[in-house]
Amino acid sequence: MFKKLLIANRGEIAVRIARACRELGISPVAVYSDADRASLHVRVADQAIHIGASPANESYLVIDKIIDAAKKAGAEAIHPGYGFLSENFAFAEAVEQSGLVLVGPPASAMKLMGSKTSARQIAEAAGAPVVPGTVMPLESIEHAQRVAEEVGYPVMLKAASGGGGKGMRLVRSRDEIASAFTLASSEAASSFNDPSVYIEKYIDSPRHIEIQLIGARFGNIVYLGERECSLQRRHQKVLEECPSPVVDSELRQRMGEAAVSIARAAGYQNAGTIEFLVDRDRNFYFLEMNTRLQVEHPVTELVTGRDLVHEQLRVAEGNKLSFSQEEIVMRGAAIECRIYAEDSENNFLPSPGRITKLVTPAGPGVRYDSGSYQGWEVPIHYDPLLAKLCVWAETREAAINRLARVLSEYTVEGIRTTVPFFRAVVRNEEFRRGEFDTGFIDRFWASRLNSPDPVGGDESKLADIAAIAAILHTRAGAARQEPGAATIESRWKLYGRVAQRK
Ligand code: MV4
Repeated sequence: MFKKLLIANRGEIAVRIARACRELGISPVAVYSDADRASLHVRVADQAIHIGASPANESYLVIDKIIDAAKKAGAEAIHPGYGFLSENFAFAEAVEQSGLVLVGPPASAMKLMGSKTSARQIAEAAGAPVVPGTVMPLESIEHAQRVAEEVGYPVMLKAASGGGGKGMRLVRSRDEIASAFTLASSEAASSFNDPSVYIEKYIDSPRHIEIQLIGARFGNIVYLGERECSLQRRHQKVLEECPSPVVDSELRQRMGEAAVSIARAAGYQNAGTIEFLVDRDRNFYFLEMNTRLQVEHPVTELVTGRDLVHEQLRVAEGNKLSFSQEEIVMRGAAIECRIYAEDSENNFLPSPGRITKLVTPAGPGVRYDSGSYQGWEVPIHYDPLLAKLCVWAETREAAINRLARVLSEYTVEGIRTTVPFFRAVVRNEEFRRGEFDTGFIDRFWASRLNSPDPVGGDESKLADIAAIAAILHTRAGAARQEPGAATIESRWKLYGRVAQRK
């Protein structure tokens, strides 16, 4: 076992990783920026190393600072968590070259799956179903027109170096394709330093369902069921479940085996996720791979009883997996709510500030992964995820009822959060029946918030607007580096990707 591990992250995931280290007798070392001096991840570590100013590109995204910190601490391994440097190829290579161990995939596999077109080629070669379209970047407007005719409109143009919804364009008809191609390509060039664009057939009202897997050396790869991630707001996941209400054991096995073939073809090791789109007829299509531990991994852990971070650490040390495919049994249902410091009653506006009161939920079937505590001030520099509130129960219905109970116990004062949003979701009939697709949240929340006008004239609204202006002003420095990704998780991903191309 490693004796010491550096956690190259912050917030709830750094706390999560430190907990796994503690359980395995590994000493966790934290890193922190100016804004994180008093953060929880620093308090739970054995040692903490200051790595720079508050903006992530002066601290958590600086490869040399992370590697120097690991060496200074005498750590043998680095866990990158999610976001930040977790999917940055240059970082993976630098760690490999420094003689330290990355708790992550081989740099080569990260690179292969980081490009959407190369990931599609691998999936196709592995015999997995991919969304019809090109596996190579489009060469010209004429090429785009030809492929679009072949697969049939509507189609989507996507950036080869994009992901997570950024740089996508829906093209409904022949007359739109030329201008859409030119625009998508120049957008991709400015956002990702790579103008490559490819084409996919548009899948209407899909579900987003992903397979969790973990791989060790020599192609020893096991899948741990699926997660239902269709509940997203503007490409940002808000609530995830395991299992999916529409996946039965037969479909799970087919998706799982396809996912394992893809990972094996990429030479993948480490925890990873294969994302699929699932259409109304329950056909599934490979979308992309996430080569990291994901935010929503706890729902899989609750249903399979396996600890993905323990397992990541074991395989990073060169061991084989501690379980076989046949030993993976799914039991009951788990749901995760992402609790953000955002005001769900006011268009999810950021709500940083001091948490003056915090009453955290507990009781049977509750898991609460948090990077915050009462008295802590939520920094404005990073992703505003405060905590992940997860429940487990024998059935999906019991899990929803438990979630309603847990949300009623949860109290956060001093800042606004997304808790009121989840209280509404658990009451929604379509959600309770499991009948939803990726468009559900935007429809549901729009219909609920048809009034009042979010930019009304009353004084509290004006105060909110002033607060937001102040936040945006402070964030402007970081925002300039940022290609404007739709989701926070993918914003982090993009920081890393763009950094590695520059
Ligand atoms: C699609 C699609 C429909 N057809 N691709 C959005 C995020 C990115 N990872 C892929 N996305 C989509 N790709 C084809 N060919 C619809 C979406 C999509 C979506 C996917 C998953 C979760 C939420 C979504 C919301 C809107 C659109």
